[in-house]
Amino acid sequence: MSTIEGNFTSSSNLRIAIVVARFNDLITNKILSGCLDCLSRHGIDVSETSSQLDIAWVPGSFELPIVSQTLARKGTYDVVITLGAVIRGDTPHFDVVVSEVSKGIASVSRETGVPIIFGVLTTDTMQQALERAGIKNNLGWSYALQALEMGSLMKCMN
Ligand code: INI
Repeated sequence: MSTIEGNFTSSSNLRIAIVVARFNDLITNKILSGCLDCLSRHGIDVSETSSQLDIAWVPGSFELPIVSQTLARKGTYDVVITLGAVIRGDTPHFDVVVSEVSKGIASVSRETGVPIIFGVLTTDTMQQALERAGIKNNLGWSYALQALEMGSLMKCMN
């Protein structure tokens, strides 16, 4: 019997792309910071000169799937992390944006075979988003851990 699972100890050879939405950047900058902190503590070079990490910015969460797809198709990344914040109070088309971004990211992941981490906060209020972006907890940290696990898992199966 084989046990197939990811780990958090072989991160130094992972290539990672992060795609971040500027919409609600008060929140997305905070989850990006949490994400980078976790990656750095697991041995990823997060410096400006890193050859392991690239960061792309998009206008809003709706644009996360297409840019993730383009990056994943390059074949140079083991995992792509998407970061966004969709807040119900801000928009009548909350449900459309959330539905498109979640379906889009799932479909890009399956189509390219590259794991795409769904790091999009979907909340009813700005207060709830702030709580998940650092006031209580920073979910950027969790998204980074999920990326390390999935990146190493997919690598060990290839
Ligand atoms: N984009 C977000 O990332 N979060 C939101 O809450 C949001 N709202 O409220 O509308 C949002 N809209 C922009 C959207 O993602 C696209 O960038 C825009 O529609 C252009 O395609």
